[in-house]
Amino acid sequence: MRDNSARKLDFDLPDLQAYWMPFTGNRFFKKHPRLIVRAEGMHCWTHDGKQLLDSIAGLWCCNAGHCHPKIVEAIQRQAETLDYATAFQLGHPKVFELANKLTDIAPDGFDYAFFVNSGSEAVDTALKMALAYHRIRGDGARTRLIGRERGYHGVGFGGISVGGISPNRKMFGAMLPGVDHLPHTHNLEKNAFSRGLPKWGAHLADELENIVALHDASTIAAVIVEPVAGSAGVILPPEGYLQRLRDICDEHGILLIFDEVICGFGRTGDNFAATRMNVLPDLMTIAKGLTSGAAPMGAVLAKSDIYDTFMTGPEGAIEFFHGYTYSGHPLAAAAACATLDVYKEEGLFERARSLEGYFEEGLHSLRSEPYVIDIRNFGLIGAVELEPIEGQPTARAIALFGHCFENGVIVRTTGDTVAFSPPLIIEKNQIDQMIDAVRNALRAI
Ligand code: PXG
Repeated sequence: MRDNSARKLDFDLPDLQAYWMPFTGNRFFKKHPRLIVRAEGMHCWTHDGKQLLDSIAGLWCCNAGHCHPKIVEAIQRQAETLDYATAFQLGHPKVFELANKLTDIAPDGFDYAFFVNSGSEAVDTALKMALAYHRIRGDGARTRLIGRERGYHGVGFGGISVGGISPNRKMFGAMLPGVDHLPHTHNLEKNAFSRGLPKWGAHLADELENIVALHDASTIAAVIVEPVAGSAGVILPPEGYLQRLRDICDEHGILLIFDEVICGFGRTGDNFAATRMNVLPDLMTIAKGLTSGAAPMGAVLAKSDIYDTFMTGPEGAIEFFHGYTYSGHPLAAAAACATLDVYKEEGLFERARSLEGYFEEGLHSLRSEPYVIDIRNFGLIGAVELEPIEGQPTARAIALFGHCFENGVIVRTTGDTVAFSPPLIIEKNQIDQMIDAVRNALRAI
């Protein structure tokens, strides 16, 4: 790898006005711009030449590290060979190759992959698959979808309907009808400073029985949950909780969807959270780590019986009226194929598993620092929750973010929780650097 740490980056800021930035305070940002102009491995560089350790893998996605040469080369090669081929009624070889590679590492029985361009599209696709599946089977009264409080499933109307984060919902009208929500499982009184999965709270899954009793199972199509909730501040499933959801869904003929957009591809120290936790859903949504963030792509992984249910009409007829212009885009498919090769060749999922103990120790060494009210970890996912400043929620975490940034480490904050999801290539001394930056910030802010 090149050592560019001392390289001078000559970069003139463009005019910032025309770009309407997503999930950003636009006016503040444009007064205080922070642009990332280059990245490599564990690091990014800003427009003014600052080197930053990336402790969140972009945004839970660059699991193989930034600008991995094999992934870069695969995209370059694909770009000069085939830029685009329509995804409808025609195909191209890379996307078939990718579907095979992906179903090879998916849990047993997940033999089909449907490609999309993001996590949000994966969620909407999975919800539509669930509704259509029941309808094709003659069970079309199953139209309800059950999500969970504090769940994040992207920003499509399906995703915000089943999602449970109020600011993402409240401006946007009535959303999908017939949706209900399970309670979230975050409980500091019972579970603060758990290491790995918390012990208390499996019974919270039983609330699904009450929801079934209220609406009747015959009206419910699917339950969707993140095995580990990310956006709402890293909420881990209590031991036994996911299995209980699985059992209740089975008992009532309800499909279970795991949204693995942040959990997949080694993040939990295994291929997927489903395999790590030994609970299999019926559909899985994936994105982010699928291409290590190098190209936009998501997918729904489906069990054979779901695919087979669709394959029943006249041959030649379209079986699922759904898809995107860029479903399985050649550049993204090439990036994903190379990414899956890199994960395998470099043993990155095993590496994540072998580092989780060190990562856990580092995080929990922050326990006695100021304002820390909880520390959570699983695989290479970590969170430190801070006591909010009275009357100013999020302000303390934002101050910590700023301090870490000035000291060369990017962390992610949601509410007053600081989240970590480093690339799986992280070294132990970089874990130390990340923890030291947070420790120093907590003492300084
Ligand atoms: N499902 C889950 C579980 C996610 O975490 C999405 C769907 C949507 O993916 P797209 O590709 O449409 O953005 C996500 C996205 C955070 C954070 O800070 C996480 C996400 C997005 C923004 C911020 O944890 N995850």
